[in-house]
Amino acid sequence: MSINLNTTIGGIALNSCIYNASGPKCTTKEELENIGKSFSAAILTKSSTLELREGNPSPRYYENDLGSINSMGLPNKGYQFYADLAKNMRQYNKPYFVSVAGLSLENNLTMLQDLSSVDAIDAIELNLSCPNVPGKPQTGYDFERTQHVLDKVCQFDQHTLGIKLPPYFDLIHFRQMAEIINQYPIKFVTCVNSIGNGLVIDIDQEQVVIKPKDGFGGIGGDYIKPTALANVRQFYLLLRDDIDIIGSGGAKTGSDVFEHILCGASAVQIGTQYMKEGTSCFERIEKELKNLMLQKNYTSIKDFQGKLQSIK
Ligand code: HRO
Repeated sequence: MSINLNTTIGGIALNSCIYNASGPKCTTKEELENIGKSFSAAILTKSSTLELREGNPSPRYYENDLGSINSMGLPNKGYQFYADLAKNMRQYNKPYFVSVAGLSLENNLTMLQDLSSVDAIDAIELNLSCPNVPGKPQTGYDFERTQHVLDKVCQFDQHTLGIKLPPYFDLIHFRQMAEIINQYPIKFVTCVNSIGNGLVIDIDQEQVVIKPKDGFGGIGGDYIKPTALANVRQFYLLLRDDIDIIGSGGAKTGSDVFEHILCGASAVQIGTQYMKEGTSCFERIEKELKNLMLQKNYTSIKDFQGKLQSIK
């Protein structure tokens, strides 16, 4: 039986539903080329700002068996670098997505406008949820602000636009955010960014494990899978049918990816596990997902996407 993992995101075709999350190992040219050569279905950049940033002081990333904590502080090469790389990325025959995380609305508008003239970029993932820049709250937790940002960024023609949201935890918040997003020509929503401002402790040292912000940082990996799945499910149910949901959070095996798709995801990003394992994770997870689909007699992700059942 032939199984294919083909999917589309905002009408863009991908030959598998698994690719890298913005953040880990997608900042430099070499890292992005490595993703290009791998089984990742797309190439997604580190969130970019108007100017190059060094980010927060180290240690700023830590992982254990359950996941990761980071307070990178948006280290990136500046959006022009990712625009200039776009043509070069064409050789890998997969979509090239640029993540944008301006430090102000004005910066976001400048970047989106400039990037709209770069043909070799397939889509923009606008990050409304970075938890780690001191003094800059996560836009996605401020509903009025989010509405204002979307009003402005949707005012001009541009690439396929998606947004990356922080995790929500209350049913009213899912509904309020969905109501806002449904008013705009957003093509995909990525759920979720890291759970912001968690704390991981080294008990021997009786100390925090990362330096910035006294140890507080974004949590990823196994710790956050149930939260990520809940967000994928809620937004799948609440958003317009033409908005694709991209799952991100705690996916490290084929069965994790299966769960995200069952909740409604059209594709699934790998973050913490890609950081731990490197680019070989994409081929391994793809194989595991295909094996699971074979056991279940599924030939395409459409056979089970969104079909999570309740208990009657
Ligand atoms: O660079 C970071 O500190 C960072 C960003 Cl931008 C983000 O969106 N999510 C995260 O966990 N870290």
